Amino acid sequence: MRLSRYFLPVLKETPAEAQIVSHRLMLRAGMIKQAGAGIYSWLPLGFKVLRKLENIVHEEQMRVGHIPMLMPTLQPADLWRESGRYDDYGEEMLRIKDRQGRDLLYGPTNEEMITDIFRSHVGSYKDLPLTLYHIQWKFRDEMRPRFGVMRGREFYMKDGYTFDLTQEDALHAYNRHLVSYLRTYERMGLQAIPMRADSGPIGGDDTHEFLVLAETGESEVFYDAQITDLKFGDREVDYESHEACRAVLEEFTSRYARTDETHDEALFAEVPEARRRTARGIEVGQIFYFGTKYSDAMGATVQGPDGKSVPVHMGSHGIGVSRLVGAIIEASHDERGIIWPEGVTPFHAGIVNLKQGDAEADAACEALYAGITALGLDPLYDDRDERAGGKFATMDLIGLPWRITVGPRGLKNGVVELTCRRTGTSEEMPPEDAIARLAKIYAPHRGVLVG
Ligand code: P5A
Repeated sequence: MRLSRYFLPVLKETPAEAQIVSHRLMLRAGMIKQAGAGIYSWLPLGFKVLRKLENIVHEEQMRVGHIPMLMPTLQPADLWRESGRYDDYGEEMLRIKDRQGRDLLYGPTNEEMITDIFRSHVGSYKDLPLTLYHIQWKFRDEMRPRFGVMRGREFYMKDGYTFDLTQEDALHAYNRHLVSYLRTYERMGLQAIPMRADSGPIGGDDTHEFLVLAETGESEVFYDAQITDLKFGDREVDYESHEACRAVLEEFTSRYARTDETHDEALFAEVPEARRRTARGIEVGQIFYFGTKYSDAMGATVQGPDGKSVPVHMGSHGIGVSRLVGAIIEASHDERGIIWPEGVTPFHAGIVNLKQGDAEADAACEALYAGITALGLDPLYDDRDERAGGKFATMDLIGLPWRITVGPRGLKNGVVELTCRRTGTSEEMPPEDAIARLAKIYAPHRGVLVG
């Protein structure tokens, strides 16, 4: 993309309404524009990051055998009357009437709708286990929408639903989700710690939240510092195996880690004092096992091996895709702007032409642009007729992890400059070496899906 032809409405001023750094930076970098309280338009740069996250979620879901689909945002109220949640959900649910006077709602989650799909089409234990998921906009009429996309009213969520014959199988589905989420967040450049939590209106006994540590997080968290040394890395896990998934779950959940809702001072005191940490965290996902709560209420049964009809065991599993954009920025920025992790960056590298209009500099930039594009990577070429300082400030603000600076002086010696946004270190090298370096840097971050 050439910046002169892109739509990147960066703001010079710091927006006064934004209280936290991710919200400020998303507005300043031209990623979002507020449309109403807790409702945002995703401008091209923000949309690109959202798509990257969505693609990572899809890839990691499909890796473990979960099946993508799409349910609508609007739901008939009657389904929610069946589960009893139409009244229970309260003011957070946005209720709508259509022209026939029928009650609809903008879905805050999809347990009822998926249970209805299941009961309409699945009748035998032989069709289990089954995991269906979608990534769809949700609406919760939050009392205090704030912090930009972090606590929106309209937000983008991956929600997956598991159907199993037995509790044991359902707990395996729970464990498999926990393991696959560890990998998902790491690909986004995040450490998200699974913590024992409270199930709230979704229901059920078993639930973990995934929290990214950040000063501006809305939850208070208590944990054993040893947890932050754990890495999922590129280990191969047999996701079908109950034992393999349980082993990873135990590794990542055996140390003390709880949100304020479930915090237990006495248990926490058993952690050696030097390792006890109290901090704040952003909830970027939550998984639930709720047994037969919805299948009992809505008659979602299958015929078991003995011919008897039994309610299925269910769980649901969510990732806050739009919130993650903010969470990543909270975890990765400096005073000049965003620093995107390579796995989610909207463009892979910026090209800055120090002397636009200089035949040699222009040609070198064009060649770099073509070379990077030929790798299947996505460069952003600042081809505007602007002073270098302004170009650098824009690149730093929007946070591309790598920048190639091209100027007549370097070109005389056959070199350009490759700069790492995170460390600020620069190296001079011939343009073809810079392209080769980018190929190497991004090799571990190539997804299967386009974006
Ligand atoms: C699990 C999937 C559920 O709704 N039902 C289907 C279950 N869980 S949850 O914890 O309530 O939400 C899942 C994730 O969505 C994000 N989230 C939000 N993001 C932005 N703004 C909001 N108002 C908001 N509410 C929830 C969180 O990341 C949460 O973990």
